[in-house]
Amino acid sequence: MDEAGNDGAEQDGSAPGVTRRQLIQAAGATAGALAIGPALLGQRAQAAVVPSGVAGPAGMPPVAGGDRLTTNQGLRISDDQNTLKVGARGPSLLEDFHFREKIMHFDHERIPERVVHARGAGAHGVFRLHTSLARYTRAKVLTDTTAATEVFVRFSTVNGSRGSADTARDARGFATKFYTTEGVWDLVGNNIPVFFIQDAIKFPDLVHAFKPQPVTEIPQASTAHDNFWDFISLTPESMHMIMWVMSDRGIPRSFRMMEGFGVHTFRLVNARGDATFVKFHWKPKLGVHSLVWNEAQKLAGVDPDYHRRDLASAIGQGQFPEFDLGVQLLAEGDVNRVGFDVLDATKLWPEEKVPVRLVGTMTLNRNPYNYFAETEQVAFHTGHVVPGIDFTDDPLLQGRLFSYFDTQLNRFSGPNWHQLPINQPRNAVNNFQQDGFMRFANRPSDVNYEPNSLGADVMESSAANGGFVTYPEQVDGRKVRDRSPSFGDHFSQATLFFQSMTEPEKRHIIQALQFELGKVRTAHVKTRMLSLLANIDKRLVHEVAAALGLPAPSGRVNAGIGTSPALSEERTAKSAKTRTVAILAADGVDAASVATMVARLTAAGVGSDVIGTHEGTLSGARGGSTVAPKSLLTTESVQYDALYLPGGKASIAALVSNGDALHFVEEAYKHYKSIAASAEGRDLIIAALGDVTAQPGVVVGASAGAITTDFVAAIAVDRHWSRSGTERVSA
Ligand code: HDE
Repeated sequence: MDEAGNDGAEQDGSAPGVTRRQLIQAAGATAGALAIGPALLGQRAQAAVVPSGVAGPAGMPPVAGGDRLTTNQGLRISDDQNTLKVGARGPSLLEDFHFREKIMHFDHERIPERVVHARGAGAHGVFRLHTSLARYTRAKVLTDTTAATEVFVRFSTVNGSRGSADTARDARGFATKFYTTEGVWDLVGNNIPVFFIQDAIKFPDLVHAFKPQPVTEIPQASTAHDNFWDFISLTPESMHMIMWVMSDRGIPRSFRMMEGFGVHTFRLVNARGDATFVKFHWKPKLGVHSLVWNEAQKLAGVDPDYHRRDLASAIGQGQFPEFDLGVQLLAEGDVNRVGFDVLDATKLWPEEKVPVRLVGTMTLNRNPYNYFAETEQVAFHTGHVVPGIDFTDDPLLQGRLFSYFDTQLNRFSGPNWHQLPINQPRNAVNNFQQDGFMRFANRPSDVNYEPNSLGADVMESSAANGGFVTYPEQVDGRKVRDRSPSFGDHFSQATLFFQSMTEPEKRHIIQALQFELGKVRTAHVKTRMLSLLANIDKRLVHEVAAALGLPAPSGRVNAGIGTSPALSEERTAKSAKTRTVAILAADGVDAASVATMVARLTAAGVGSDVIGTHEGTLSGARGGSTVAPKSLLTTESVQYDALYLPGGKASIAALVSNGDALHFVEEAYKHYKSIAASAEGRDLIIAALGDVTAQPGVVVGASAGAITTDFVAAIAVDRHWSRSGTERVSA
């Protein structure tokens, strides 16, 4: 009802052409439901990925309130279904300002996507420091253990366009905006601690090479093509990064289960002005976990939004992702101790040599209220630092310091993106910059310059008063285009990484290279790549060469490099928490077993979905019933971490003769996932795979109650790599 007491029927009746009432009826809504709100909004709420945990930014409602459509000028709209015409079948009129406003706005909805890291997902959270770094830095965010610093994180893939699949093999961006009391600090990192190149001038070439080839714009979000490997094979400094991207780190299970790294060496500067080199780390509390390649490829089709859905639904369900912030610290005088150049971004500091000290925890606890307003419009810049955090001469970092301003100018068509709510510092901004595209606010004063004596008394701040003072590094030398010989060892840390992997992890790197180079058509690119791999590891080059049907060249491997166990993700935390189990069922299922299993899993922090041969109520074996919110028509095993097969004669008989169910079980087995079965559920395993019930990660028993403890323990292990027979499964 509006204030005049009309319920909308009058407008509908008087509007020419198709009326709202007809539209609603055509859409199947109840005839009386003229208020679009309750009926359609109810449906929308059900379909939402993110059920809760979403709120607009303070003071900025997502849309103006109220139940009346208006134009952008606030004018109430009487008909949003038809353009203004001369007669119902006649031409449209230029006068139709409402149509023109609406279409003009729609035509301009897109802004340029990020040239790299276009595909991303974001979340709000809070960072709490527990250990002060006051000895090393004066940054309040790293010294004040009482502060709760607001953060926004954007995770991303690097290569693919905005609409590409989440599970592509790639590095992942891990960019954090800290809204500190001293201004915004952006830690714009990746889930891999090193980078492909040492000097920023090569970045455009690198990106051109890994993006789709320019003539056909193929392939999307994949490095498995000639251009990439051609460039890489001519860029030996990329070998360490290549090991990481080809490893399981390139196909994370979840944004919640990846590490983050600042990559470059930064400087911390304390109150006395003393500097210490620092590397930043994020360590996920859930440990580091990955997909398997076959699964990642299938997920790209089955659920291209797999990672962003996972992040949004975990936060929506209150399972807040947590990451510990760690620092590696190195006194300036100790740089010669580590055996490589700390300014070289293709090198990491082995944790066994320079330990990671955990100093605080970030909790991601709120989903964005709107993707575009926050996740798309957030603008990071490596140059956003606070007093006490400073740069080094790493030539990659120096290039980034230019690039991020420039890229934001392109994306936002002007310099005022810092005024968007997602980018605004939470402390006051005070300077004489003004005007430009989309300026929200200017100073309320005639004095717009400094120094001035006519008005605003705005002063500079010394370091003691919180001013940012650049670390007075001593620099001298000749102007040259050159690279330091200390950047010259491109293979030792690639060897270190490969050697530090567990056996399954090594196998995955080899298989990834076999796949990627197998997609390369140019013979000399493959042979050149093999000649580089030969300097990393003998087995690696032999097995890759064998798959390509090429001879393995010999190379020079650094024999004394040893291992760094901390590099293996297999050795990080294991937990069943926040994983999801698929429960396959049909009519006649043992509903009591399902109930027991769901309750025990829930108690262990594990989610579950009953997946039926049809959606809705499934009748139970001995009375009772189970509700299946999903069915085999819409669901695949790649979307789940583990599988439970409850008993019930009729249910299992139906599933044994259902190809989708058999495929579900086969695929879960092939992907090394935990599979549990109670009573007749065992028969489904045997029908799909033969008797694999004694294999690792397969838990069978007479009842649900008897297997839940072992099943939860198996889920925590995650992948059961020692399982045999997976290669025979054709799923
Ligand atoms: Fe970036 N990078 N980058 N990068 N980068 C961008 O900035 C650039 C590099 C990283 O979620 C762009 O806003 C250059 C390393 C992340 O919004 C652009 C060089 C690392 C994100 C840019 C690098 C990163 C970006 C594109 C070589 C890991 C996404 C859009 C010198 C430490 C942030 C944008 C987000 C985004 C330039 C190398 C991480 C063009 C020139 C190394 C996480 O400015």
